[in-house]
Amino acid sequence: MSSSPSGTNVGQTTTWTSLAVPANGTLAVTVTASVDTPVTVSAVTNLAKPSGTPDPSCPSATCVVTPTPANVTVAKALTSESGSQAGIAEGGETLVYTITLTNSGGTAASYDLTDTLGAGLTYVSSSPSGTNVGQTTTWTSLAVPANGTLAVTVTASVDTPVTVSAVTNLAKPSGTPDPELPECDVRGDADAGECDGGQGADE
Ligand SMILES: [Ca+2]
Repeated sequence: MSSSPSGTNVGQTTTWTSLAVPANGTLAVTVTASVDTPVTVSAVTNLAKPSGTPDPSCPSATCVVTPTPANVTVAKALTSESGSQAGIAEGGETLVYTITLTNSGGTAASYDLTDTLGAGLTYVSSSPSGTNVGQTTTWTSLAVPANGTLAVTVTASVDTPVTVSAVTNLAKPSGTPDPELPECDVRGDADAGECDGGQGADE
């Protein structure tokens, strides 16, 4: 960080004493700062005030608030199952997966999402309604609010009889490679691993 005219900087605070402001005139003071990377906040602020006075409200003429770009992360969980065995994919039961899109940025996101059901699952419905073709459902331009979340659900039925050791459901940004399994969206009747606090998969 730097300033002009040069002030005294300690951490996040810079102070100037006895700045000469001409009669009926102005004095410009500049402060240069870098934005941390990665950005972990939804906005950055910079406030200026007379030394020794309370902080001004933000945003205001003396406090500049600058939002950060949209930054969406995807999390997925099995949130409902109609069968009797929790954490086990039973033939014929209905599973509901909830995909949570979290935007840590200060700018609303328009997000394209793809969800793919693995073998042993058949698509039933989604909310908000996506475009389903076979095992894949896509959504375009999902609105994820600034510094907020959007929940998307996918409902699938487990084939009967079950012919696989585990069923999987993965969600990712459209157009990106598949994430590595196991993700925490893996459910099956295998006994290896732990995912979603339940039974894991063999992959
Ligand atoms: Ca079950």
